[in-house]
Amino acid sequence: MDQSNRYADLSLKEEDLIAGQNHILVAYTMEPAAGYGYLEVAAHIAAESSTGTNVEVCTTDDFTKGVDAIVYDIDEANGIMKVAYPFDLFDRNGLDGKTMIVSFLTLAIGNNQGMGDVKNLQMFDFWVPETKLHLFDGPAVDITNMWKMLGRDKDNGGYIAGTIIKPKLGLRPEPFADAAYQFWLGGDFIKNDEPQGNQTFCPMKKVIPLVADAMKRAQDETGETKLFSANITADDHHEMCYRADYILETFGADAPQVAFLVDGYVGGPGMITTARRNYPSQYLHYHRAGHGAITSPSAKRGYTAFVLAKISRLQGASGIHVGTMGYGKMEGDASDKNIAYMIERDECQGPAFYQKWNGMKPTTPIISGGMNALRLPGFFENLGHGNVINTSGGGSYGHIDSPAAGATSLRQSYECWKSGADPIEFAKDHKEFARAFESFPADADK
Ligand code: CAP
Ligand code: MG
Repeated sequence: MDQSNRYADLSLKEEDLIAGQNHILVAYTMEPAAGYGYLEVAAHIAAESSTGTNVEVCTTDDFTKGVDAIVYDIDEANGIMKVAYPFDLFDRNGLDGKTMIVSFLTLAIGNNQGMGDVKNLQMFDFWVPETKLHLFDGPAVDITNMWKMLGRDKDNGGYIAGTIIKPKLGLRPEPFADAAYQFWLGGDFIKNDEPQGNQTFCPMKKVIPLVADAMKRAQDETGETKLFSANITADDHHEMCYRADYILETFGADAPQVAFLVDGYVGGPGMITTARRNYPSQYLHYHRAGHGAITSPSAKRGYTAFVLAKISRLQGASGIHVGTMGYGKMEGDASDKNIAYMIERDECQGPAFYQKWNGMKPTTPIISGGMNALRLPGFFENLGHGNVINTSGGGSYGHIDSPAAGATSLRQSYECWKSGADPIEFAKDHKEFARAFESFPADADK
């Protein structure tokens, strides 16, 4: 049955919906299955994503119709549709009345992903009314807390040179902690790689005390504060908190320097919220492994990496991976800087909507995936600043001299870009940066 009348109203104006502050607006790319009309399918999507199904049901009353999602704009030529979701559709916590992101996803990117009359449907932007932002957690801790610990300028503390312990798996506790120590001699921040947790060959209770000790030794030796992002991802809430508590207890006085890494895409949004709410003093590091299955530019379902990052800020991620914008090994291109801008600024134009964040703390863009000292200057140039956390695994442990030299080469690379120096000239009196040219010859002409 064609529900275009009930679930579509193309006379609604976006500016009025924005002024009303009562809807979340969502922009999708959409392609109907063969034989179906664009508006007809768009309205069916709005029905399935809110109050309806494929037919009118007799139990619907007037109140129900007041919370219908409505298609208010279609651009059939470009395959774009926009839907206004009444805010009241979204489930709220019993404890504090906060809006559940899981509920937003269940509706806005739920059943509509498997409908027979929809060929493709991908969310590429959404807008949250400014007056509703307080109903989301938002970040509790942000990059300014890290800058403070590192003794940097509190508003503009610059580049944080990081790594990921490599190899990804297969290090036992002693070599693992040694790899951490070696990097910290030159750099600031280390994260667990996304699958590192409590493997039988590297149990958390053996490796974490060794990493805490490595941090102390590196701090003593360099006189600098060091940061560690520990993976607390687990299948259940209790295990996650058990791991987190154990890590904090082990780092003791250095616990503020510990961030918590959560594999939030594979683990699900509830895992991010669990970490955000139970550990509001820790920097919350959102690792998005697996997201490419739906966010890849070639994927036509799910949502984009931009949407994932925007959701992460609402949820309270202190930082999220945003790719390398074409400069590293993962998919992406220069225009992905919009993802970084949306999560770090107080207001920003997205692909469809202008979002004001109303003072919600920023989420740091975490730059990772095939990066090294030679690839960074181009990256910074494209982004326009270096106030990011960068983790270079191969770029540190692949440096021919040592992980510390790799770390130093990253810091030098930032200095090179910041001072506007020519990399070849700069390399003449910066040894570690110079040796990056020999370490990563394939990137020497970047
Ligand atoms: C990078 C990394 C990160 C990716 C994730 C890896 O290692 O540790 O997980 O950056 O991708 O396992 O590939 P290298 P993204 O520095 O050695 O490449 O940041 O795009 O989510
Ligand atoms: Mg990794």
